[in-house]
Amino acid sequence: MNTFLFWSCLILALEVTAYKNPDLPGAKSYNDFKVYRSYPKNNDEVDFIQSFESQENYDFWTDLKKGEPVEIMVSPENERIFENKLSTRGIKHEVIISDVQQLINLEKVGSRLLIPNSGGGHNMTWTDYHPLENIYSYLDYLQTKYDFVTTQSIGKSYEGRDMRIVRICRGGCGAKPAVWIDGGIHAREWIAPATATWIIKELVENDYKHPDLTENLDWYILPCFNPDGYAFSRTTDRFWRKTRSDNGNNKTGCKGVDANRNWDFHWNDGGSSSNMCSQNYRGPKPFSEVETRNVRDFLLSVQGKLIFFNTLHSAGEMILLPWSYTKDPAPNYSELYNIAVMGRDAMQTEWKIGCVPCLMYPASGTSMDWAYGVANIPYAFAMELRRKGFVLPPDEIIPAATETWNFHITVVRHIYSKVTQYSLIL
Ligand code: 0X9
Ligand code: ZN
Repeated sequence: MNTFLFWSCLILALEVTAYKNPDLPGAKSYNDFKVYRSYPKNNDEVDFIQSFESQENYDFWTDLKKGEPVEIMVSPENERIFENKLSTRGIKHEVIISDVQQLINLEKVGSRLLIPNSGGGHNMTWTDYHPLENIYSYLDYLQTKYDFVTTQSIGKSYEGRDMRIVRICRGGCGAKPAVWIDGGIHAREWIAPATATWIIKELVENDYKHPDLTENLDWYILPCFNPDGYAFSRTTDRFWRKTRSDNGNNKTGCKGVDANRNWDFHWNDGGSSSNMCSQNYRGPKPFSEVETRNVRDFLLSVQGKLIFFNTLHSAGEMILLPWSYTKDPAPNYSELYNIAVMGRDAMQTEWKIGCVPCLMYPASGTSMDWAYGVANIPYAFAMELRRKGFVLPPDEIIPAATETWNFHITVVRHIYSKVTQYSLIL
């Protein structure tokens, strides 16, 4: 066997052993699930469509508003009844995705456990959606290679997975103004952890392109806020959103809490549900979830230093500002708005900017509201990343992550100059 053939066979063998197909036999199939787009013209039509939301197997992918298209995933069993009901009422609708499973299959191509790179490099890519193990191996690699990078587990998830953040701090953490970014609070929004790791890569591996960002600031980034949900979404149900806590092993069997309705600031003040089976279940009490408690405790431990907070979601192409629970303008709203416009210009997009109920729907108990209202982080944002729906083809990871990173370079630089100018942070 010649040398080339030998190495090719060895690499192939390693790839095969390292390969772990995320399509486990027990995974929920979305074969023939369709996504409809419907166009409610008036409040009656909105109310009628709303009545599907509480029923099983109707998953609203976008918010419901008069005069705006709404996208709803419907199971094959419900397809006929859904179409009939809408047609009888004369509500306009069309199929925009005819088989959701086909989209999912495309998305998973190539997602496998990475093998360590014998040359001392890393194998992280942004052309696949990676399992948590790969994300954490990448953090390990960065920590070993770069003296200004450390990782920290801020606690364990409900199922016992570490919630690992990366800390990017030149000269040690704690002396400078700090930035917080998290991704993946909602499990099915896979582009958020992928974008968070891209931001980490840019900050660390491409530090030389923008050294001021690490000279001036400490960065704390949590790429995967909800590791149990993320694993479950990869192996079992692609559209899982919540945590995986057991809700007291209740009769319904419904698990999980919406970690973005569980924070203790205007908790249960509209736009969340008391129904354990709802995607927006707020939990039995504020901070019932260990994941939200862990993030809360970390944020409080660096509270006075944080000048910027951003939580990455998908999808819808929006830069969201406080508040989530009310349309009443948050203090300093116009400054937040202007800064978001600067960030959007840097992204070269036309994303919408505004408070959550102004653009979407009210949502109370969110992390952004808590960060702004309780932790007093002066510049708090949430982003709904590119396109609609949660399934973004892997060849759009890099464009999505790049535009989001461009937002951060501009916005964080601006905020830094602002706070140092007025000595908001001592
Ligand atoms: O419902 C949500 O939590 C967010 N939309 S999503 O489709 N990603 O689930 C909207 C709320 C925005 N996020 C914060 N206010 N933090
Ligand atoms: Zn979300």
